[in-house]
This record gives sequence, structure tokens and C-alpha cells, in this order.
Amino acid sequence: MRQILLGLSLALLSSCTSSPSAAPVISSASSQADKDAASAQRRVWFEDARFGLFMHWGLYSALEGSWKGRTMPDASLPNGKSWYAEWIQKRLEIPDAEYRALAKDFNPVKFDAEALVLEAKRAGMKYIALTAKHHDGFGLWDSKVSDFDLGSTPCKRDILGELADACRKHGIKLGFYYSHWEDWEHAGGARPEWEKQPNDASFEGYWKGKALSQVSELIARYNPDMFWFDTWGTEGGQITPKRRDELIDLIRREAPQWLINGRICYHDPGKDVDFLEMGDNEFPKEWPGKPWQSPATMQHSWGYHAKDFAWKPSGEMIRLLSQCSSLGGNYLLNIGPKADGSIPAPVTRRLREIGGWMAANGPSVQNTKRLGAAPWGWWTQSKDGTRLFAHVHRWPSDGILPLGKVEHELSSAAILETGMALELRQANGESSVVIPQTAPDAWDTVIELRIKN
Ligand code: JFZ
Repeated sequence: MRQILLGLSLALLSSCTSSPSAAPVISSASSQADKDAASAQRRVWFEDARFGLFMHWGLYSALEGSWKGRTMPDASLPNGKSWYAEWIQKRLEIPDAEYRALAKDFNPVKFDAEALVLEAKRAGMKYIALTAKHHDGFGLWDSKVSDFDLGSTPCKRDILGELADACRKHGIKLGFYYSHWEDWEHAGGARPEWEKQPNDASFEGYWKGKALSQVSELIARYNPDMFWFDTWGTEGGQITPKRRDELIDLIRREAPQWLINGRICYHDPGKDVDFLEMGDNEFPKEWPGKPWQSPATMQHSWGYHAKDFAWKPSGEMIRLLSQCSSLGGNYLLNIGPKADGSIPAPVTRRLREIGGWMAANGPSVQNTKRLGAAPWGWWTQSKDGTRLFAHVHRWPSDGILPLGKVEHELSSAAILETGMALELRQANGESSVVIPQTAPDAWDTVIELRIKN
């Protein structure tokens, strides 16, 4: 924040002091400040949103986590021990030709972009990020650059276009996951760590010939709001800081409103990404110093897996969402549609349960400022500074919720969901609230505290 303010004041200063005829002087210091200010502008919606939908969907969805009698995870194969169904080609050792043949049957006749967008919107989500291309290299649109794409399937619809239109119609922001590093279809793309990697010249061929071209294509065709790139580990392999910056420069040039996530170069995101991306289902315990997002699953797998029954209860996901908000981060919750485009029933049920909670409690996570942990859960504060929200995850059994030393003078307390007023107490400089014996919400009861102005 300090950097951003500095950037703004520097910009103001220079515009006031320079004579109208003088050419603008751009020192490297002010240009980083300008970049930071632009990033802060770009991500206002993102920071207000706090909650988005992630979607892993592609050819792998058709296999549903199983292939020829094997089901993931399969510990009898050297690299088979993973639940991630979108990795099935490599984990269950499916020959390239057999995997690629899945394209001729991919026909998502049940994909309904508007229904999907409305489902996300009712859940309280403000943006959707879909896998335009995952590691297998298959593009979910008819790409001019590659034939391993939607254009080579029986589906003649423009799936990404339908989604982009529905998002725009309903005020939902759109993001694309694009696997810029791993690409198992292109000879030059990065491979899983246990396979031989392409040499640098070969990777450069992929980088220029497919990755950068497809990113440009996605910008020109769909003009989305956010890009979700993916690298991991401590080295970044072929994604050097030079290639990272080449991709960032391309996006800033062609689509200045796009947000770029930290996993564009996970081990070294540099200064110019808009937010940090945590590891899978990884939640920081404190503010990491920059806006951030945690990608999270409802079960083990990201892509649809018919035999992954590790469904999280909605309440657990509500807790994670409120924890993210309290620490100034976003919760990007994943779903894995089936190959026909339909949404699995356990997913719909959870989205609606979360949406039920959000209908009443949304203001305690969205448009909020981070505040951090409390002994019983998490604090948030409304962006306008008029209200504090206590997210009570562990309900005290003695009828008193201790608030500790609250910096502000409070005027009232109430259960946010019902509006039921609660008694506020003050003693020895500490505040507390008299609460019912039983938690009104078993997972996260939000108590709203109004600040005296
Ligand atoms: C990656 C993908 O390989 C995976 O299929 C999925 O798309 C997920 C969202 O991202 O997997 C990762 C990436 C980073 C870490 C772990 C798995 N990490 O840093 O711990």
C-alpha cells in the first residue's frame, strides 16, 4: 500500500511540476511506481470479490479418473499415485495416440454457459476461471495455432465465447487458466518431472509457436479479465525470469486490464504480477505482503473424477472463505464438470449451500478489509470502515464472546444473518458480546459490530 501511495504521489508531483511543453521524464523508479499503481487499479474488483469459481474441464474429464481397468491413484504404476484426474494421461501412462483420440468424441452437449454463470453468481462468486488449456495441451477453443483443440471435436460451438458472453451479461469477471509451461502435446512443451525435458531450442519453438500465440489469440478473441498461469517447485524449469517478463509484457501491451497470477513463475514471480497464487489448497496463516489467492478443491481432484468421494462439507469451505477474506486473500473454489458439460450433483448442492450462507453473510467477506485472527475465528471489516465482523468458528460455551481490546468505540452488536440484537459489554477496556448458548450457525456465525462515528 505504501508503495502504491508513493507511486500516486510521485505521478501527481511530476504532473504538477513539469512545464506543459516538457517531455515526460520516465525514470526506472517512477516506472515501477506507475506499474504498481496500475496494478492496484486493475485489481480493485478482484480484491473486493474474494470468491471465485475455478473450473478444470477438458478431454481428461471424459475418462473420469479411470482408464482400462485402472483408477487413480494407482500405486502400482511408478507415477500413478495422484488423485488429479487432469493428469490421467501421464499418471496412468496412456499412449499419446489413444489420449488424443478422445477429441473425436468430445461433445459437451449439456454445457450451458448461462446456467453455469448463474449458479456461480448465486453461490456468491464474482469471477470464473476456466482451463482454456491444461497440461495435456488441448485447447477448449478452435485455435488457429494448434489442431489439438475444440475445432477437432464434433463440437462446433464456441464454448469460451458462450462463457464470455454469459459472464458479461451477468456481471461476472472471466479468467482463463493457460498451461504455459507444461504442454504434453507439443514436442517442445515441458514434461512431467519424471520424463525427459525438451532442450531449450525446442522449448523456445513451443513458447513462440504455441504458448505466446495462443495467449494473444485468447486476448483478441475473448478479452478476459484475468490470466491463470501455472508453474510450481523451486526452479521453474524453462520458465526463466526472461520468459516470464516476455509473457507479462505481451499481456500488458495487448490487454492492460488483465490480472496476472503469481504462478506465472511460482518460485520467482517478480514485481509485476498482480497477486500471489498459493499452492493447491494452501492457506497462509498471515498476510503475505501482497494480494493473494488460494486455489482450492471440493474433493481431491480438480478434473472430474467419478470415484473421488472426498467431498468437503460446505461449512468447511465457508470457513476457508472467511479465513481468506480475513487475511486479505481470495478463495478460488474449483469444480470439475463432466465431459458432456454438466455439473455433478454434489457440486451443485455445495454451491447452493454456500450461496445460502452468502445470501445473508456476503457483506462480511466481500468489499472488506483484512484484519486477521481472533481466539474464536477471524475478523473482517467493511471497506467503508463502519462495521466489524466477527466470524465465530469456535463458539464459546459460556455465553460470552470476548472481543479483546477493540480500537473502535462500538455502538451495537447483532447476528448478521437474522439481525437479532446482542448485548455489548465493556469492562477494563475490553469488549465482549453476550451470545446464545447454541451457535446459530455450526460453522461460521457472523456477528456484526457497528462502529460509532
Ligand atoms: C497444478 C496442476 O498441475 C494441477 O493439475 C491443477 O491444475 C492445479 C491447480 O495446479 O498443480 C500444482 C501446482 C502447484 C502446486 C501443487 C500442484 N504447488 O505449488 O504446491
